[in-house]
Amino acid sequence: MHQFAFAGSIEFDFGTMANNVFFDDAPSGAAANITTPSFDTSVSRTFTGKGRHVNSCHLNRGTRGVVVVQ
Ligand SMILES: [Cu+2]
Repeated sequence: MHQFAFAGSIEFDFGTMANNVFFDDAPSGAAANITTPSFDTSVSRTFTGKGRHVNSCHLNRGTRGVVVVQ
């Protein structure tokens, strides 16, 4: 997971493995972190700032993604 392109609001779909989502670089307009380890669910987040919102999972080292808000 963790690879997104988007404009507005997005669903983070979690599979069977627990993940969380942290926007470590916290650009202006980034969504709130999803701090709870999540699996078998989806969580909605809204972005208000344009740009590349790099995110990572703090449970699985090396799991990264980017939300592109245009
Ligand atoms: Cu993860």
